[in-house]
Amino acid sequence: MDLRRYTPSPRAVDWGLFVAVTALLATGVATMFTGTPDTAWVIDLHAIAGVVLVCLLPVKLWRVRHRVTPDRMTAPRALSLLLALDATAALVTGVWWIFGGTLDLGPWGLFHLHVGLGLLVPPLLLWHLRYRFHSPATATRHGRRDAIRYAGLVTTGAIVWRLQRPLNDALATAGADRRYTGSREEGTGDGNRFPVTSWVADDPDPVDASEWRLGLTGRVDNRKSFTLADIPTDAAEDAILDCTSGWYSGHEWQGVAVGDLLDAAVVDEGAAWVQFRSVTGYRWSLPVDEARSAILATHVDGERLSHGHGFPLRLVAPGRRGFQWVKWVEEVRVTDRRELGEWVAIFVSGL
Ligand SMILES: Nc1nc2c(c(=O)[nH]1)N[C@H]1C(S)=C(S)[C@@H](COP(=O)(O)O)O[C@H]1N2
Ligand SMILES: [Mo]
Repeated sequence: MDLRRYTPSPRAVDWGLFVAVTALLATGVATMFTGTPDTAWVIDLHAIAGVVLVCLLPVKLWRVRHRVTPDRMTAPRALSLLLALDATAALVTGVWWIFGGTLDLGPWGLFHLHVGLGLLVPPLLLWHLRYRFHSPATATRHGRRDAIRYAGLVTTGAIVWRLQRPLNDALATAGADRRYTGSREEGTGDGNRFPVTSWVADDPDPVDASEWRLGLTGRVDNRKSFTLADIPTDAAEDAILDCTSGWYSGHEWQGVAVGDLLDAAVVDEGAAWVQFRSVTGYRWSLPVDEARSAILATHVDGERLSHGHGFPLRLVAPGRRGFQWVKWVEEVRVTDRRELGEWVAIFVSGL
């Protein structure tokens, strides 16, 4: 079999690599926000683009193999080599994750490594293109043939991705129980015994319940302040906490419906967002209608929340990814506009 019959022309391979990396970056970042099954296609696209990259990368490396020898090494070529290694490592860690791999890197694991290596590819690629960019003028010469070959490649990607699930099941790998988000199950239904995940420096001292108050502030008629004993715990909901670092955990959360709090405070006409603020400065907003159906939880599977999981109060936002489930909440603030600073706060709070 002559593989060249199936490979796009050299210029089209270069463009294909560029498009695949762009698609992988966009879908990779977007997976951080997929929390409901209707967004599962984002992960599908990420995987299909990954398979396309697996097919194209060897073609490219084979073509340039004579250039990258030690005696002909230049700075731009060293950079190209670094790019090739990083892209390969990102692909390997991604596939390894899918088939149940684990890696202990202290506070981090295999999934973090995959994300880190993946995020490094686009800047390296842009830098590489500064040296090696060619005009796409000649790309049209084989346009039709290349288009057919790319259609074939994307179809191959979709089929390979479709087959990994039965293969994982047949091999009974640890990758078999992945949720559509890619996360693996940990500690479901077992109270506080699931992973504690906090961002960078968000590591407060345990909250003193006798001093702690929950404030209801912003665009409301009656500002309120609750002690822990004041907070009703008559709302309960089963919901999955799905962290973007690769694990999920399903629990029955118990606490107060945010809608009940908002009704007690009477929300102003025109208020659109509800922001949940942690004692650490970590904060996140939900649209007011969605916030109404969220819970501020005091208990998980009948146990009082532990400090690590956000005692005395944490947000439970079904369908949202874990980083939006603010822990150690001390303020619920109703606003007209979403505060852009919260995007920064989730990375730097506690520093
Ligand atoms: N205040 C605060 N809330 C936070 C975080 C944090 O670092 N600080 N981490 C978030 C992330 S990334 C996740 S996945 C969940 C994890 O909750 P857990 O530690 O109870 O498992 O909490 C979220 N809420
Ligand atoms: Mo997370």
